[in-house]
Amino acid sequence: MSAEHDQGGPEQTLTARALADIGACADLASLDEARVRWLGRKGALTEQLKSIGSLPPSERPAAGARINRATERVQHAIEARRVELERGAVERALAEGAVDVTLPGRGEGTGGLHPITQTRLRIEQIFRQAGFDVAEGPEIEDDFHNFEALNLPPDHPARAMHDTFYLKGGYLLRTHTSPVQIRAMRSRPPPLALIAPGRVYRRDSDVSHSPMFHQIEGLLVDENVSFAHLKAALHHFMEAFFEQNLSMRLRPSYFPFTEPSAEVDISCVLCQGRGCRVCKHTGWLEIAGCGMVHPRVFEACGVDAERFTGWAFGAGIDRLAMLRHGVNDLRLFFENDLRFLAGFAGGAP
Ligand code: 2NM
Repeated sequence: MSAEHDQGGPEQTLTARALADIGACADLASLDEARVRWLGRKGALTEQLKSIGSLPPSERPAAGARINRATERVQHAIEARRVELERGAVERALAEGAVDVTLPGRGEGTGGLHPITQTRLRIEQIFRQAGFDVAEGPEIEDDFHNFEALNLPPDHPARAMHDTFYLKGGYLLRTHTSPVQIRAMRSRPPPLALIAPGRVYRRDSDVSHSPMFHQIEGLLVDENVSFAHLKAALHHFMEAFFEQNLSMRLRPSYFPFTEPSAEVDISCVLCQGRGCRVCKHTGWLEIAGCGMVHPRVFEACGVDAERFTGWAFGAGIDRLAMLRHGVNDLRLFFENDLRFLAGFAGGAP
């Protein structure tokens, strides 16, 4: 037998009890309590060490050595148990958060272009094919480009139609995209063929009006440009946009910036002119306004009105989108409810 086992003492049973106690600790908190119980200032093994003084001097060195060995064994046992418990905690956390990589994925919803954007791109494509440029301009405009140059002097009653949002410093939110055409005419000489799509703003909000909406305007300026050409160009656009043969008619109207002016009607694209709720049983849809550019507009833009003529038109992109997609409430386009938008997700212009 080894010397260690020869010299049994009370600390041997203490050690056995301590090891059993440590082994039974189920978590780190109770392990720490056990450490205090056995090795703390008032711990059982510490008390043993303190009691050495009551032994006869000849026995003290051996007793001290035994108790120190016992203390060391208990310390090692606590450390080993701590490592065990910590590893167990990590393994449990990993098991709880485990990802089964063999499960089928939930799938990512594919995004898509907003239906208004799809409609705008479709319009741009049709006019680009006919040789038109696509022009853009600022949404914050000044009085000159939005009104004055369009033959709408400050006191003109037609300004009331526009319900303008005014900003500080004489600026305003453009009420139509016509200022884009004004800027184009002032910056380069005819011939000009362009469309100006974009956001416009009017103080107007109800079931069929939004304070921000989208407009497309077109302009063609050259020598010998006629009203007949305007009608043909618009008819071609409407048939290309709605992908169907349709009738078109012009009704006399008034805009300060064109003379003569007309409202553009097309046969209803939903009932082919037979009459339905959308065309209010008339068989016709009001779809645009148009006319021959007023000489005073040319004057404000430095275009020679003796040599050049031009046509222009304006239409609502939102309304074109509603008719093409059978959407009956304008507000759906602006609420951006994903359940609505998802229906257009894969849509090409
Ligand atoms: C419309 C109707 C008729 C128009 C006129 C011009 C410009 F700048 F050339 F004078 N741009 N757009 C126009 C003409 C717009 O919207 C209903």
